[in-house]
Amino acid sequence: VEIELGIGECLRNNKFELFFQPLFNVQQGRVTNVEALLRTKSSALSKFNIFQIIQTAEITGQILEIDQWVIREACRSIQRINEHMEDPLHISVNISALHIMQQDFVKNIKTILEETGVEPGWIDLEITETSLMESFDLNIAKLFELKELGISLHLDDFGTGYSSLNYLNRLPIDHVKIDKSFVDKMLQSEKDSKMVETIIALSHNIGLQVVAEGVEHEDQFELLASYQCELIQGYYISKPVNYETIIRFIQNQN
Ligand code: G
Ligand code: G
Ligand code: MN
Ligand code: NA
Repeated sequence: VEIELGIGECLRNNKFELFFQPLFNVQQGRVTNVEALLRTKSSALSKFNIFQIIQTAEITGQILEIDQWVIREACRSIQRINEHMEDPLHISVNISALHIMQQDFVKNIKTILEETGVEPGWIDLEITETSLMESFDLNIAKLFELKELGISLHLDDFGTGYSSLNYLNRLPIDHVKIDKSFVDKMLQSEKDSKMVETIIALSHNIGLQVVAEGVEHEDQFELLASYQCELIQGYYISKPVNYETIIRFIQNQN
């Protein structure tokens, strides 16, 4: 209840903010994407981490309003970021399962794109495997509609949950995000690194690009680069940072 009230207060008084974590493109040798991550400025919620807050919001349904705010704010942010850029960046936005299940999910996204005037090609939506499982066919149809608009789709937390290879080919995604748990184990044994190598090769063989998340060490980076992993995300590149810091980070890399 304390969290629920805190979230309500944040929504009413605009006390949420977005942080940004860069994704480093190995081939281009620069940051080409950022992931938008929710943070709160509210002291009422300072005891809780964002994961607890989001879990609560999924139960209370407040996640729908949060998603709405996050997507709009992410669109505005990438507009501003790309004003400084010769080559425009992409922004990834996490989408909740509850939102996907709403009848007006696609219309909602369309409306925000129109209102903010953002280039749909700059927006990557991160979707988890588990969020699609209920009403799978209906959800796939929605994803195809988003794809049609020019949005890219990333399959988040890949390898966790009930990963099933039989649907991977049916999803209109362009990136797979290898979960941090695989990246963590990668240096421990040859079995673990073979696993990551194989996920990357499999993805490439069916025409998908790969993001590795939770990369914290140079050794992990080098190994992933040797497997031709396209995008690297993690503390080794940068922690999630606020707007001013991400702007400086991007401008300093040239
Ligand atoms: O931000 P952090 O790095 O601590 O993320 C914790 C969890 O919260 C992750 O599972 C992440 O996907 C989720 N998360 C962070 N920001 C958002 C957001 O804006 N929307 C949704 N739905 N989930 C988010
Ligand atoms: O579930 P999702 O992948 O959207 O969540 C991203 C989460 O991972 C965020 O909480 C972000 O802060 C966290 N994260 C990103 N990079 C690293 C990292 O290198 N190490 C750790 N421990 N967490 C990370
Ligand atoms: Mn994510
Ligand atoms: Na992720």
